[in-house]
Amino acid sequence: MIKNYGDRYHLIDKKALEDKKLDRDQLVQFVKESGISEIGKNYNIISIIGSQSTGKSTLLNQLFGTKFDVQNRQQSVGQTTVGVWISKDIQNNIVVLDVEGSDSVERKSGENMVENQTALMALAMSHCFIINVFLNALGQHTSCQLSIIKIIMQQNLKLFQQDTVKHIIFVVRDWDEDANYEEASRRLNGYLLNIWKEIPKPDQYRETDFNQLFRVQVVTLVYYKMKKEFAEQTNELHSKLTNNQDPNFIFSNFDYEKNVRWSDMPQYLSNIWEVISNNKDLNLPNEKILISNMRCQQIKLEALEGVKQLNEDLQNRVRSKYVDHFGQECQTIMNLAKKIYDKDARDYHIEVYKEKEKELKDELINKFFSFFQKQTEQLKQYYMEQLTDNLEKLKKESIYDLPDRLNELDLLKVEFEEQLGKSVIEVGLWHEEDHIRFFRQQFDNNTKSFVEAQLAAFKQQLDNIIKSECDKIVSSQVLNISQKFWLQIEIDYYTMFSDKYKKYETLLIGLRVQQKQVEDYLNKFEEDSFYNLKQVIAVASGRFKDQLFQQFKAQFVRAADGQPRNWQKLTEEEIFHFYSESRDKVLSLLEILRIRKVKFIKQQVAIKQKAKTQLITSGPKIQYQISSDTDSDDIVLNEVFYTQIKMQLSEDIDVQYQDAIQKHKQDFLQNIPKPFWFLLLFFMYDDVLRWMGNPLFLYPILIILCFIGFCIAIGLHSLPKLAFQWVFRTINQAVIPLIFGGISKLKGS
Ligand SMILES: Nc1nc2c(ncn2[C@@H]2O[C@H](COP(=O)(O)OP(=O)(O)OP(=O)(O)O)[C@@H](O)[C@H]2O)c(=O)[nH]1
Ligand SMILES: [Mg+2]
Repeated sequence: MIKNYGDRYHLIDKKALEDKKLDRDQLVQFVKESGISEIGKNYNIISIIGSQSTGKSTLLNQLFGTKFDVQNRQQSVGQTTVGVWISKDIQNNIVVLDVEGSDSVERKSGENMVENQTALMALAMSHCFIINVFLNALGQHTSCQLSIIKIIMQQNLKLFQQDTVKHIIFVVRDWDEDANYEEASRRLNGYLLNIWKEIPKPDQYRETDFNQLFRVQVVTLVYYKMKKEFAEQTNELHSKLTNNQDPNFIFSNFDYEKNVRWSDMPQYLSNIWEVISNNKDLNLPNEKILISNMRCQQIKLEALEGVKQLNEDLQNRVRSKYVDHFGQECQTIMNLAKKIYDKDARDYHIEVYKEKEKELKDELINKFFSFFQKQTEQLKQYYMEQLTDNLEKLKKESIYDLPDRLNELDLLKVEFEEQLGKSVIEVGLWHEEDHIRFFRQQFDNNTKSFVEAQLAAFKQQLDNIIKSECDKIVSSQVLNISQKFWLQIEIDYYTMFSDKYKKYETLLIGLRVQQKQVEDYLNKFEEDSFYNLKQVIAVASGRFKDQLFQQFKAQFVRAADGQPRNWQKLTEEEIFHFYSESRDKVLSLLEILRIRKVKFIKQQVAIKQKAKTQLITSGPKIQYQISSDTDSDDIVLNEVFYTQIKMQLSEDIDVQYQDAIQKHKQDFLQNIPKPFWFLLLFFMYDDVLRWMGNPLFLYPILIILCFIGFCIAIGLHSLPKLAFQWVFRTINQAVIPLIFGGISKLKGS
């Protein structure tokens, strides 16, 4: 069934009555095709009711140029308009409803409901209600169909809030000039007032004056065939209804803001009709809110759809890397969505508009929040990577440059904060401060672990340096053991260590190690260094004996001018004197070395606040003391070791002394003058040649010469020399004393 004729539309037809709902799609199409979709809220609706076949459609067509069907007496009789038809004034924003005539003969009994429903629908929709009556029917209560007015007025009060004044215009048709207008007007107003009095009213309208809710006018029209007059009078009425310049314009104070947007009318009417036809209670303002809700919801979705692409784009970008000015981009998308929403939703019910606008904002913010989480993740990752890369590079740099480099790296934290600040659309909304705190913590922890690792490596190097320095200090003392042995070690160690200590402390503070930890580090450093010193001393103590022996030899064997002593020229007493002098000296040195414990006393470290932020110590006052306490594990030279060294040393010294005495007594051969040896050779040479002729001499000599030649050939030059030395020593020490001993004995006897 075609319901849409382009210029008019069958709003409530048989199907709408049966189904109790409107065909909304058809209505939407009509609204589009009839060109009334663009009128927004600036419109009025006028409807007409009255008895069947009383020229209602004829009047509407005459007034508004509409094309409602009218009865053609030649062709048909009876009901023409069924249900409700809708059309529009051809020039003005007036929507016209043509309503089925009441007291329809076609409607069977019991179908009065249909009349009431259609009339109620017309009243619910209309701002102006034309009641069409014939002059000659004015006296008959039923025939002028005021009973239906009673029903719909009653329903109207009950169901609809009276938020606008409704205009009721009685149009008295076939007016006769002789008729009394005042009388007719009084009578019609009287009817309405009676109805108003009779109908049961809800509490809030009990005391309300009828005129506060309704404006009643009575307009007369001549018989329609008196065309000229009829046209004049209908024109006058038309002007009253449509021309806002007309002094009698009925909608001059009309609040158009309360209207439903015309484009939403299909939904609005469907809702109203559903309620009316189902006989449900109908609340007009709620319906308006309902329709605002629906439309604003739809517009909100359109707005979300409008920015969908931008959202996706932002989401994709933030997935691969953090986005610069993320917050600003979110704000731009938000503004665009708001603009789209505002454009269409602005005219709807203000509270609904605001509520949906807030929903739109919240939905977008929720979406942005999920992006923001990714953005934060990306920012954290990026800046952490920057930190790791930089720390990796720092590994190659000197540790003393670290404090400055770490200060530079702090800029990364600031940058992260700035970037995160630029990633929000409202300060504090997404708790960015928590992310900043967390990031700072992570950043500081990473830096701290790095610093600790660097410090551990550095400490090892430092320990090695300390060890080698201690080695130098101790060795220099061991090479020349003196009375100042321990004192000098103390002084040298203190000087060396203080310097390292200060540097280490400055470094620790520069590396932002906490004060408590700095103390721990320094204490450990002190302990380790001292341990190293003790170790070095312990190792060096192995050289004490040899060194002391060397020192003894240096004094005993050599004279003050450094020349070796000539034992032959010295008396035994003199030799003993030198011996005991050197021996006592060396043993007294050994007594000094007997010190068993090296301990240190550290004085309280004074702390001064020097710079604005940095705490710098005024320098440690450490005192090292080497004492002879025995109640300690830190023993350098224990009792057993000391005794052992002393014994060995004494033994070696005594051997040296014996040696000297022997040399003093036995170096007789060396005292024979060299010319004497030549003289002897001169007189003996012929005997030697003779002995050479004897194989008993020649062959041993040849064997010895061959042995020497062989040793030289295989590179063992020193072997023959050693062999000769041994032979001569044996002869010197055993044979010659035997001979000369015997001679002297003989002399003595
Ligand atoms: N006497 C009289 N007849 C009229 C007047 N206007 C129209 N008619 C006639 O009344 C008949 C019904 O006209 P419609 O305009 O169809 O009347 P209606 O009230 O719309 O009829 P339904 O739609 O069937 O309720 C037609 O034959 C018209 O010629 C009028 O002013 N006076
Ligand atoms: Mg009609």
